Amino acid sequence: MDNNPLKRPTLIVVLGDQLSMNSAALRAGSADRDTVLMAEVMDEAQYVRHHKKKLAFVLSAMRHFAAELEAAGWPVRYVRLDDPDNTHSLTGEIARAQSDLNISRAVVTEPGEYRLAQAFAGSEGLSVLPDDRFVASHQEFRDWAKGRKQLRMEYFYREMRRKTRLLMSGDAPEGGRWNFDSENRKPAKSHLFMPRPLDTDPDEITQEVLTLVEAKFADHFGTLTPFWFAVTRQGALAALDHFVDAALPRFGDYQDAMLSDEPFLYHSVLAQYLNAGLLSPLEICRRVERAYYEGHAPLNAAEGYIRQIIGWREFVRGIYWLRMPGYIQENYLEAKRPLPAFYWTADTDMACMSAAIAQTRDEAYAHHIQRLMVTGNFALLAGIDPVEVHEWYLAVYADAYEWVEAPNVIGMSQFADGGLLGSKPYAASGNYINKMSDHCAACRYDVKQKTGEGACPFNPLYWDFLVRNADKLRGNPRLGHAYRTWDRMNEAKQQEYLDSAQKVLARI
Ligand code: FAD
Ligand code: DLZ
Ligand code: SF4
Repeated sequence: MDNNPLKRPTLIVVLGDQLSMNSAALRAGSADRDTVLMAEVMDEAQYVRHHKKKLAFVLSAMRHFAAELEAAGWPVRYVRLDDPDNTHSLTGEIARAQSDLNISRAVVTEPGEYRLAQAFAGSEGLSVLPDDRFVASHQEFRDWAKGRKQLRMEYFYREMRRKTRLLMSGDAPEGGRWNFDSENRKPAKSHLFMPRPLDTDPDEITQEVLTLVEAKFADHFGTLTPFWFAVTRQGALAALDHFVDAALPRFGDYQDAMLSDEPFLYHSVLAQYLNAGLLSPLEICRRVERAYYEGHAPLNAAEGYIRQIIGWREFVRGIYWLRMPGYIQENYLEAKRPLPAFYWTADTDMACMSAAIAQTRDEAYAHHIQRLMVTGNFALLAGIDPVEVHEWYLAVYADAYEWVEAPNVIGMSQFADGGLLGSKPYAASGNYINKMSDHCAACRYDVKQKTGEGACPFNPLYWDFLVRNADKLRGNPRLGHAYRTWDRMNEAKQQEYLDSAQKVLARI
């Protein structure tokens, strides 16, 4: 008997973030023999309370992808959320399809999240194929990490540059340097021309999904309309073209900047398409590289952008699979405070926090520096329980999946892994936000005031954070300067900071 599952009729399972025609499972199957299963299930819609725009994006993109598969000749069993027989779990739907269609074998591309990988590992007759839509395989990352005392993105990134040959000039990096980050820290000016990401009008399929999401998930966080995300590969490619034409040239310069009423600045707003499988990392990077060689974008923009994708994105995925299970429970700094309610309402007098949370509510989007240096920084300084912070980030962004979100939150932002991912906590006082944004000018708090009523809350919290965690952080060479500054302060000043911080913490 032939035991190769793929020579017998097979169920090809495609998950909501595997919307790529060349995924491993689809490549392994054949349209004239196999059936594709796609299922909308409550377990996935509710394992965290996803933002309404994220739900609409995933469900509409799934429906569009199913239609494309059918147009390409694949038989598709598509289970809708309101199907009365829906078991509402992916393993339940795989088993139900196997029984209804009398197909004993099923194949799926490895899921992005550990919890599903575990569920699939226990599923009878289900083969899991490696997800090769990344530059580095799990094994490659493990090999690279093995024996290293510290895992640093920069060194991993250089390997990825060599491997992909992106922006390489022979064996050397283009422009003679691997990294042009030092040129990418300009604050933005509001009079500069600001592009907007490409708007896509909702078609009939999306309209139906919007009605469904409003009906079934009315109490979830977020504003559903206007809904403007692309939901097909073609739409995502148009968004990529638009980004390269309109925003890439200034991406590098203003990568870290923040401006009121400018939620996107020169960012690409492509992560939701990339993470759902509508775009591939290498096609994006090759497009950006081409823009540089054609003289359309400067090197600091192209290198900076490519580093985010073949550097950070691949690196955090490697860390996730290296450290799961257990990574999302890490709490090195023993932070215990509950997440303040204003993370769900934007109802706070802190102008920077209010802006970042309000745009998160409206767009299911905030750019990296808002996530890291505003909402993330505040949670870190205030000592919020990292699990609560992690669940918030996983729910509220259209691009959030645990494999990419958790290392960014647990590791980079909350330092809950004790420095595996970053060499120091991303902790900053109001001064950083003032330098990189225009929020402080319109804030009820005074960024220059260090303590007392009316002082920017980030200021006393910064020192309180360092003092609270001194046993764990004082030895960190990158924090030496900060601790020396604290040590030089007179006791009365120190006490003022600590008292002010307690008042801020009591208020939240
Ligand atoms: P751009 O600024 O245009 O960057 C280009 C691309 O680079 C992004 O689309 C993304 O694919 C990649 N990228 C950039 N930085 C990172 C990074 N640190 N890790 C992984 N990929 C990166 N990214 C997610 O995709 N999903 C998440 O759930 C997520 N959660 C985050 C939580 C926190 C606390 C922080 C600090 C960062 C998080 N990021 C996450 C990384 C980054 O903020 C987003 O990828 C980016 O803001 C998405 O917007 P963009 O497409 O406009 O990105
Ligand atoms: C995010 C998501 C949502 C909201 N809904 C579904 C769904 O109904 N069916 C599905 O197959 N996938 C969905 N997804 C994506 C999965 O949660 C994702 O595949 C896992 O988190 C692994 O990354
Ligand atoms: Fe944020 Fe402080 Fe500036 Fe207000 S003063 S916007 S709280 S950094």
